[in-house]
Amino acid sequence: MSADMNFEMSPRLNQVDSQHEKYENLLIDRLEPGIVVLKINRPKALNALNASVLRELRVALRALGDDDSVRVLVLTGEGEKAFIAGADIAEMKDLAPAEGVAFSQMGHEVAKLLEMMNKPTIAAVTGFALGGGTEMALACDFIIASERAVFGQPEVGLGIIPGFGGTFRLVRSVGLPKAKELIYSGRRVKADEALAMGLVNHVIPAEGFLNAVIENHAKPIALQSASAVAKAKSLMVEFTEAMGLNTKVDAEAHAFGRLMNSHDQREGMSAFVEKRKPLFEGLKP
Ligand code: CO8
Repeated sequence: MSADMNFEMSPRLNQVDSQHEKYENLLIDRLEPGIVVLKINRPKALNALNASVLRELRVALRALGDDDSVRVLVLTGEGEKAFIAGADIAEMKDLAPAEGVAFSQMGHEVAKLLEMMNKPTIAAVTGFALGGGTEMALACDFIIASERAVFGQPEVGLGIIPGFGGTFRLVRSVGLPKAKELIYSGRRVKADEALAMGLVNHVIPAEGFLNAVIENHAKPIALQSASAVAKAKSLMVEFTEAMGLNTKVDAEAHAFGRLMNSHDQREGMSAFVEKRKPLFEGLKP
């Protein structure tokens, strides 16, 4: 096991985080109003996820989740060729079973941070999103693809299975028969087919792709009440098919009630009545 495969949180990375977001494998751009673009920055390896990238993602996502100035997170990859071409095959090649478990758990932790974050997350996918790449995109709230995006779960062709959530998040996204077909065959899916099967919300031109995602998809969300968006997200993330209707009705009614008489509710409704744009405050705990 190489030094890089030490899966425990490294104190050095905590330190890196406090040094104003100086990550080795991530780029973080902060844009108004409260939009953060988080880029995986390993373009020479098509942004493949090794332990070092996953460790930094874990630190960065925790910090961004705790940061009330962040209203929307856009996850993407550096370069036009890949969003994320999967987990790093060279690094996984010689893992022992226990190390495989630890590596998978580390990816799951990152995916859960994206899924459970108290603010919306958008995967902006251009180029390859294969294996762990499709899985990280699926952990975001929704996916916007460029016309050059390619998705797929090629793991069975490597003698493994999806290990960062594909067996349940892909099922949830495209339904069981489609997910089975894609996972059993490893077949790659281009943007148009991904749109048709409901894997992505929109397919947009590759030219000006990231700016269009920011302007047309992130910004409209960032201008809403962040606390209302966060509340709606937490309900949708926590509700499962197995939960009874009454449980969901009750949870929604109470969440709704907790927003009444909040700053943003008073401001949003007053602004409507006064025919002006609302001025919402940031996310409150
Ligand atoms: N891992 C490591 N390196 C990679 C990966 C990867 N997943 N993908 C690309 N690279 C590297 C290549 O090795 C190459 O490096 P170098 O220049 O040093 O030779 C560089 O990126 C460029 O790649 P190519 O030369 O292959 O570029 P092409 O345009 O010819 O092909 C492809 C692009 C089709 C994307 C091709 O690179 C490819 O097939 N990559 C692998 C895709 C894949 O199989 N992904 C799934 C990996 S398994 C996975 O994600 C499981 C997730 C859960 C794991 C949990 C386990 C415990």
